[in-house]
Amino acid sequence: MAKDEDRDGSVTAMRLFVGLQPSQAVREALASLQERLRAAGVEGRYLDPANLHLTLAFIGEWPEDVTACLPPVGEPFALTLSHIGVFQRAKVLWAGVEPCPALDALAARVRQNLQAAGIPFDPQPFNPHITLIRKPVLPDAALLGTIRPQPAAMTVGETCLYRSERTENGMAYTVIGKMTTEGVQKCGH
Ligand code: 2AM
Repeated sequence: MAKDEDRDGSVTAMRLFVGLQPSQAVREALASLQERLRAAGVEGRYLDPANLHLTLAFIGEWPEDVTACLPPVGEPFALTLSHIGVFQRAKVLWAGVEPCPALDALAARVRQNLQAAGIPFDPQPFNPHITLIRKPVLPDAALLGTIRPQPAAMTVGETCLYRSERTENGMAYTVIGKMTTEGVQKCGH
């Protein structure tokens, strides 16, 4: 496994999570949803559309690339955007997807694989969402029932390992590896 090495050869931890990358159509639907929320007066830290993702398991600090531990998706399945919501405690406004047993099963397989490999992850139950705005301030809570994403859909065919990094423009999430039907695909670190 590739380790993240400093110039002196010492190994540093990366902040990792496993997730799904939106298709271009879904990313555009999410960006236009963000614009509608902005126009409706919702304030907060809007995620850059390039950073939008759906988390399957959050690993946190870990010294190794764990792409090889990820399960292949198997039979590809569809995900469709359906609604928005807010997690009050985590202070995020998110887009949700239509109920999808194949997605729940994939998240469970990811977590089983991580556990079997001794890789720790946040054990909070899987609650599929795509965060759009951090620390949202809504002019009116009823807005949540009136604004909906376009029902854009995507086919899920691969699981992604993301690296999360703090930059001067906030957090940046980069895919560093994918488990595809053909096996591990390395992406730019
Ligand atoms: P969030 O969008 O709901 O905050 C990178 O931080 C990704 O991992 C985000 O999608 C974040 O979800 C998710 N995540 C899940 N558990 C996390 C945790 N304990 N700490 C940080 N991020 C977590």
